[in-house]
Amino acid sequence: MHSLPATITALLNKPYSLTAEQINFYQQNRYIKLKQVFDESCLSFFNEAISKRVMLMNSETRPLDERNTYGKAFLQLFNLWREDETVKELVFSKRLAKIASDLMQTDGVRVYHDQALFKEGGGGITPWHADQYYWPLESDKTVTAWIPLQATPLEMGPLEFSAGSHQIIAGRDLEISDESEAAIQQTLRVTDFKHVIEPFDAGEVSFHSGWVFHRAGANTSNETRKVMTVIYMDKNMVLKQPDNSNQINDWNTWCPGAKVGEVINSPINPIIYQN
Ligand SMILES: O=C(O)CCC(=O)C(=O)O
Repeated sequence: MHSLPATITALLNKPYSLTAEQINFYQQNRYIKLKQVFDESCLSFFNEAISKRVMLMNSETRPLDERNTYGKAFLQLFNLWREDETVKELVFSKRLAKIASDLMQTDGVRVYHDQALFKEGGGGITPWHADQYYWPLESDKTVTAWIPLQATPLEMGPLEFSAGSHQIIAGRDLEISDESEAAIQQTLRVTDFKHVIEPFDAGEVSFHSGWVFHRAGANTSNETRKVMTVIYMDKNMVLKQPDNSNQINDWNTWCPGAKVGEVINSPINPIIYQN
């Protein structure tokens, strides 16, 4: 493995203990925010490494006012782990992967893919959506770790959740767009699901499942909201017949060679944690 400062390697391997209450909370609400997953030195180490890699990979040059709603939401770079040995240490870290597995109550997890989501100063909203619309995955045992690389106050556009909204079917067929923002907001307005809008402390990480509805506000600050995400799936996840062209694209891109009806075991979906 790539060599990192020993204290950082130690933290990446150190289990984060979840209480039964926290696991129950996640199972009911399909999101959870966990404080002190990382310390300041680990966060600033990966902030630097991920920022450098994003600058190298980014090809977006248009000013914000020339982009559509999706384009204004963030710079989006994928599978940094395949490009950067340092970032791979975070993406493959036992600490994060064990939390993902424990929350989903699985025997282990694979990587589906990772994404850096950098919402620039002045960047727009991330419309309401559910991630699993994009994923050709048979079960709902999927979870995204959303890792802000700095403290994220409300003005920077932290991730927001509709707690427990994985129970709602309406809106699951919408891609991220002005339409998904309006339609899902309309549906959620007449439900009792709590809309959770909270800042993130430095080192705090949230985990949300594939069918829970979530969004983010605009970044009204002058600073980029830097976030790294890792998407995990049950180690026994089966590929399903895709429902839409985005799912066909995801199949070809994130699990190439996997077969419908079989466990996804492509070289880029390794098991990174098991009990
Ligand atoms: O970072 C954002 O603004 C949105 C993130 C998101 O939708 C996700 O990680 O699933």
